[in-house]
Amino acid sequence: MFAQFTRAILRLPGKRFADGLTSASEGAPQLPKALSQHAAYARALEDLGLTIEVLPADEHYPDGTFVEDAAIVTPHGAIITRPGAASRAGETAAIETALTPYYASLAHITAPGTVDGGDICETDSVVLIGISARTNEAGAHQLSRLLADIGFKSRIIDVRTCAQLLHFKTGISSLGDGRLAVAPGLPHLDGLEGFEQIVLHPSEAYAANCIRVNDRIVIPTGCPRFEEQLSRLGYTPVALDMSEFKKMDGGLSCLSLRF
Ligand code: CIR
Repeated sequence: MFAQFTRAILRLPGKRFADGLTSASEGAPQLPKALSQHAAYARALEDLGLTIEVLPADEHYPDGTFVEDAAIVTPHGAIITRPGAASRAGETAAIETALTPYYASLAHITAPGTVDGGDICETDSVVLIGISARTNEAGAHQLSRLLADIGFKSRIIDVRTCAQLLHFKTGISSLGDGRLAVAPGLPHLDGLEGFEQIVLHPSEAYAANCIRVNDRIVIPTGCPRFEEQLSRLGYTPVALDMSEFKKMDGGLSCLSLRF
């Protein structure tokens, strides 16, 4: 229900990109390399038929390039989130301005609810809402009601005990066609029933954050086993180098709002 996109909103990483939140121990990201990876990401989405709008960086928000966390965008309406990390709270204002031309009205998550878009996985049949360290129960229930108002079913899945997950989509992504890409260790999570699960090899767990864009699956480079799994299922993956964003706990889905 979400996989046909015509537009994407991105935001450039800024000079303070390396000051963002991270739990990774892979060293500091290099901004010139991050900018060139970001440009390649924008080009790839353009090649897949999307019109791209790239917002300027805001130096107040080192994590601002991870625009996915600031809104949930659907074909029937958009919802501005209330990010769970205090340092990211103000990121939503620029995203709300950017989305305003495309939506007649925008709904909002309100206190005490918190929601990060990285916890929201839109599949073809239902929206999976993860409760994590960033998305709380109040936020998840608000979002579920707001999605119901615009015609979407949702399921709330608590992933707070999955220590390896920053966000739900760190470990689970929709491939479309009733399939999920799932990081090893997660397949038995309650709430994933009814999906065919494509389980990643432990050495490629980072690729569990991948994106279906129109008829292609965009994955990180360096995941030959996953490429092979996808090819066998009939997909032609597009691989992008994400090394600098990975250092800041970011993945492919985080860098754009696709609608
Ligand atoms: C953060 O910790 O908030 C950022 N450094 C990374 C956010 C990644 N966003 C996402 O997975 N949707």
